[in-house]
Amino acid sequence: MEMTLRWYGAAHDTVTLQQIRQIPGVTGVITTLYDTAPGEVWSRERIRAMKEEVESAGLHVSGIESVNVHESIKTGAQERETYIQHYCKTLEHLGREDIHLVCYNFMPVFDWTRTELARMRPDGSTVLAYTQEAVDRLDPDRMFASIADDMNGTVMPGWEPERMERVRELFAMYRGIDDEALFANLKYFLERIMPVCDAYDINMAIHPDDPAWSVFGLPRIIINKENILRMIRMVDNPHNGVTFCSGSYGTNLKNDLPDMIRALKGRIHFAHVRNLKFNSPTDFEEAAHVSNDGNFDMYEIMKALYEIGFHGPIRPDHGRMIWGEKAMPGYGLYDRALGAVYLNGLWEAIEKNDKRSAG
Ligand code: DNO
Repeated sequence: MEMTLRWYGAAHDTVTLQQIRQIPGVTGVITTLYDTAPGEVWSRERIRAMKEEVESAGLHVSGIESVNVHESIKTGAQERETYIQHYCKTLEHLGREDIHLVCYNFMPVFDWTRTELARMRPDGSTVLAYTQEAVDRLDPDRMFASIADDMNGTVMPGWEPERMERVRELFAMYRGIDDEALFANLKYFLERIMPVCDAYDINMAIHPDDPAWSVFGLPRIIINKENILRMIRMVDNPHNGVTFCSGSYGTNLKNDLPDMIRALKGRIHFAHVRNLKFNSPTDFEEAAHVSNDGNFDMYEIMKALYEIGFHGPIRPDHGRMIWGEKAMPGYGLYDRALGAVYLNGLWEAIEKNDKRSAG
């Protein structure tokens, strides 16, 4: 296991590489070329420049989150051939630059969805939160406007203004696409990219849909154990793997997180670990990482990852906004640093216990 932090690049992140370097136990970053559009080919020069910047700060690039999938691939439109070729080129360039992990998602229109970006908790911290009732009341194309004010001047992944301007058009593209069609389009995509992943040893790690159910009537498939196992088996290649995100699968309280981790042994290439606090099954907020602040048993989650021999990068996920920090909601420095150190502490204890009991 390697502890990492997500970093959006110097031009987009309020957190610096120098700060990340000072978080004890963090050795790598998960990053991206944040200003590229889905479908664009990433050049080797830009990838190399990104790597050099990270390495000159004493860290390394542990993986990419995300290389976004063009909407035509998700909808199975004719132009998908061109965009799949572009995707393959980007994978090849990453591989040639010695980057071997790519996180992506297959969520229609919206990436992850929250209804509040700054819900106040009793200790004065603010957190991202979700209420189904609020979504049910909201017109999808007003969704962006309703939360844009809370972004602290940042651009949030999945909530780029260019994407939001096209919401109506994007919704129209999904007319007639149900879960089965989305599965078929995902299979098609994976089958096409696997030869490149094999050639350059790229681990693809699909991010779950967040929340793990359909929003605004759009199909969503990466939501539970049954579907994720189906996804893995339908293209049975070790490079076809997953990002295990506790905070996303965990939005559905029926998902037994440690059990899912065990079922995915060998196919978890990347992990996002965070806690959620539920006020009702359809109202949750992103608590601090520690178990007693939310509903998940973080020890059991880390133990399951340890037991399956997980050796990929892990990162703390969305943090609370604390100590007066102004940053991209969920992606400030302080609370994610606390999360990284806590998760490392759990891991150390689990590992030592295991080694001692083994003899
Ligand atoms: C939100 C993230 C997601 C994730 C993408 C992966 O903070 O967890 O935006 O990066 O879905 O493609």
